[in-house]
Amino acid sequence: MGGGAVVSMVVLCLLAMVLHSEVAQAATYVVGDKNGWGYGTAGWEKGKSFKADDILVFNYPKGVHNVVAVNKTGYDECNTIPSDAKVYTSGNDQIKLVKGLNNFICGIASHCDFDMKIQILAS
Ligand SMILES: *[C@@H]1O[C@H](CO)[C@@H](O)[C@H](O)[C@H]1NC(C)=O
Ligand SMILES: [Cu+2]
Repeated sequence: MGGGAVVSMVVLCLLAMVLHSEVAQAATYVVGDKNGWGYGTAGWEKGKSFKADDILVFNYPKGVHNVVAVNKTGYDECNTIPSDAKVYTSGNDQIKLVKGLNNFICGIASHCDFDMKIQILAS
């Protein structure tokens, strides 16, 4: 086998590794894109396909909003259910999706009623 063939094989192997790792790598999504996490964010998640371990980034003015990881009842009723739901308050929260249904609402005042909620089914 000539040197050129060996080099091509090495290149192909490296290429395969790079492609493979890209497929395996979790994606990162900025919730609401440039608008961030705010009133009317609901619906941003529609038409996207999320996977377990993908990261959601919630950007908002710290103290004005928060992010509460609620269950489906909490999402439907705009309540922070269950009572031990995890609450994020940094203004730049990075949350990893779990397989199945992931529900997030803003737990401050009645912001959730103004569509500050998202529901994602991660595969
Ligand atoms: C959500 O949590 C509450 C309180 O723990 C529970 O009663 C309710 O059944 C849960 N809803 C779902 C859909 O899991
Ligand atoms: Cu809010």
